[in-house]
Amino acid sequence: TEIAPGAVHVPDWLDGARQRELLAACREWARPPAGLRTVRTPGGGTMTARQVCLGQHWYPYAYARTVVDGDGAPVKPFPDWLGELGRRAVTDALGPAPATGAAYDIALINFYDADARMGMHRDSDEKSGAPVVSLSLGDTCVFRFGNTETRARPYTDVELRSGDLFVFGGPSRLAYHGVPRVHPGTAPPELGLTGRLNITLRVSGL
Ligand code: MD5
Ligand code: FE
Repeated sequence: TEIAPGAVHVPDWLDGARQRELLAACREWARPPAGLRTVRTPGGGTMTARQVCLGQHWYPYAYARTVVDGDGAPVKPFPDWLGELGRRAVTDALGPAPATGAAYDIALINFYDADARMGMHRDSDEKSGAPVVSLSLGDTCVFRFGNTETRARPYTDVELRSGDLFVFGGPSRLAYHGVPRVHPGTAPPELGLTGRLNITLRVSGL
């Protein structure tokens, strides 16, 4: 379903077996060194979703190769299989596009418990305009897809469920977006996950 030009939601893109594989990988990545951390914003706040990164670490508002405010360890590598998954996601959602040469090289993985939220923001730290690939696991959330001008309305609320793919390309790449709520206890029981996990794949352009 195209929510806006370049913003495509593909429900149920990952089957149960793929969801379990991806969750197992996320649990490994979340372990120290350079594991799951609480992100501190420049204004002195803390994000309620905790995060782990592969390839490079995201700091508001930049990327780095080590976790400076964590344990100082080098960030874990971005595996080739994840890059292939990203390319397949873009082709499935947007159709075949001319190869740009830039490969997916960063993953940001957000862990949401029942109370976690993400405020409206834009992802503008990547130097590449390549589409962002988003994969959801676990609890259903309300994802708020906004506009490129302001954090406020107009926006569209979409429910994202375990296994869903969302690709943000073209004019939707720099739209404001957020996660105003998670619905606790809605994860598929066989997945064995309490809470929600979101994996984004990005091209740094660095
Ligand atoms: C999430 N994560 O559900 C979302 C999914 C983040 C973040 O917002 O920054 O980690 S990714 C949603 C996204 C990414 C890039 C562009 C747009 C949406 N967009 O233009 O709407 O944890
Ligand atoms: Fe974002």
